[in-house]
Amino acid sequence: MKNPDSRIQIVHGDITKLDVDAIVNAANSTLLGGGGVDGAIHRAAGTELLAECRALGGCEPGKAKITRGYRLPARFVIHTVGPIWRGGKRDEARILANCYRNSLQLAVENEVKTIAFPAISCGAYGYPIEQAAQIALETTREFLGATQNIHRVIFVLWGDDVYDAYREALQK
Ligand code: AR6
Repeated sequence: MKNPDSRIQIVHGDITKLDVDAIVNAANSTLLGGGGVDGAIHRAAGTELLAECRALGGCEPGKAKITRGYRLPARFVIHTVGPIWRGGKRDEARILANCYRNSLQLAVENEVKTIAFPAISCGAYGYPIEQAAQIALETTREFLGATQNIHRVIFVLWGDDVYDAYREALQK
């Protein structure tokens, strides 16, 4: 079995440009769009994405739902809802780990081989970046250790602070 770390990659940039089977959206529980990476994905995919999202009936924090990618290079968008940081005692870590686990599970069910994640909850939702990076890496490594069905996971980081935190977490 190929080592999980050889299937994980970290890049700086805009997730909407990635030519992968699926990109993950850091959405809110309405799934009706918003700012940050969510806004960028909806703008790049076009209005058909919002129409499909309307039919999904929202999504609970930690869960994930899949749509087509429309005008994006990616074939699918996996929408997940991260926790809002409230100091760390409201189950934030478990919910964030569930976002990664449930998105990867949905990817496997849809035969997605290559998937890109943004730094879920690290923007408007205020999750401490080093902790979020550690959870993202740990959960992904654990998942990849148990399946060969996902060939590549790319973390696409927008800011330098987030990029550096992920790089450090990967080296651990
Ligand atoms: N590509 C990759 N990463 C990006 C991009 C992009 N194009 N744009 C921003 N980021 P956020 P959250 C980074 O706030 O914290 C929305 O309004 C950004 O710099 O998008 O989970 C939703 O509708 C940050 O590092 O998501 C929700 O209401 C990371 O993506 C709420 O924000 C996540 O920041 C979700 O908040």
